[in-house]
Amino acid sequence: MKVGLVGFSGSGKTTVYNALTGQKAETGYASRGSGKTNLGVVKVPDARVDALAAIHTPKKITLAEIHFVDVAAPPGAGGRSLDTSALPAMREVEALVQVVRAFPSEDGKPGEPLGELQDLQTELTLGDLAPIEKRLERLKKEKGKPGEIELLGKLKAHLEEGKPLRDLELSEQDQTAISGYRFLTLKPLLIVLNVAEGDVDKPIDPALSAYAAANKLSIIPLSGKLEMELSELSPDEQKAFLADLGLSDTALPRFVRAAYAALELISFLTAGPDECRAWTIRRGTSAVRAAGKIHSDIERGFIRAEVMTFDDFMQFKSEAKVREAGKARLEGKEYIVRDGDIIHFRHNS
Ligand SMILES: Nc1nc2c(ncn2[C@@H]2O[C@H](COP(=O)(O)OP(=O)(O)OP(=O)(O)O)[C@@H](O)[C@H]2O)c(=O)[nH]1
Ligand SMILES: [Mg+2]
Repeated sequence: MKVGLVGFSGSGKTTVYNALTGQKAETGYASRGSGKTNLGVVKVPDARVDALAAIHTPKKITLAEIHFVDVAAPPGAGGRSLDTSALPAMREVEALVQVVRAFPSEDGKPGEPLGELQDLQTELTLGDLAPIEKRLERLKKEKGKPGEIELLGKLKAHLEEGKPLRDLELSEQDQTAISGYRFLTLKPLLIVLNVAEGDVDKPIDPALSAYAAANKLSIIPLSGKLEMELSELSPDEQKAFLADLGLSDTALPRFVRAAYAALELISFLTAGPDECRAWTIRRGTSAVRAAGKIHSDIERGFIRAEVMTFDDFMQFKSEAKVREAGKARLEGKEYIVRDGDIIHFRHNS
């Protein structure tokens, strides 16, 4: 699962990225416009994996991972705009986290979070309109697929109203037809409100909350700089530092969990004496596609998935007993995997 940190220059993407990954990528003016993309991995805390491991005592415990990409966008011409060279990197990721600046900039400008949200929305909308218009132009000369012009026209009209494609009801068939475009406004989006160190506990500006609610976006307030500093400390030092600030916890575990939910991610589990492990998939993923997360051979040779819920397993504390109680199911390729399913894939490969 690849998630892109996006937003305007100086919003704190690299700072948040460092906090998340524990890396030390360069931040601030020195790094500005470098066009350097940072890529790092974050483990998703999951108490269920620990619970499974306590029973199976496996050789190895593996948590789900989110790959974060810090998309270093060279600032576009004229203030708060994006250079279009940033768009291909954004298309590559499966979900977007927009970092917005709510702290005073290095040169003392106050944050304008609502403006940044609206402006990025505009940039992403334009980024989606461009390939649609190009394709429609070509379809004047060449024959497309049946219904293609109508579908693209529908998307275009929606975008021209300033609305993201993720708000549009699309049939499964339409979704497949347009998947090659990797539309930006179709990707799940989570907002990180990057606040000044002293503002972590302040309520979110009502105008901003109203915008987020109207656009069905979740906002996580945190201070990137504070989190980055915390991530450089030992656990004991972290506790002391947090206590000094009157805070109980770092925002990162909360952020990773919220990212998971907002980005419509869930985990399925595999468990046994060798390894207990959580795997990340999008909500709505079929069993055969989930198998492909583990190995393409298992996807290709998929026969059945044996599924039990985490809760049933924890009740009996043994897979054999879950089976005896008739609570293990055999599911086919099209079964939609649920969060917390423990799965054994049967395959011929
Ligand atoms: N006060 C304060 N400053 C912050 C915070 N987060 C980031 N900054 C500062 O804001 C400046 C810009 O942060 P970066 O992380 O480099 O921003 P960016 O979005 O990666 O910028 P580009 O790489 O140019 O796109 C740096 O000087 C950071 O130290 C914060 O939470 N509070
Ligand atoms: Mg940066």
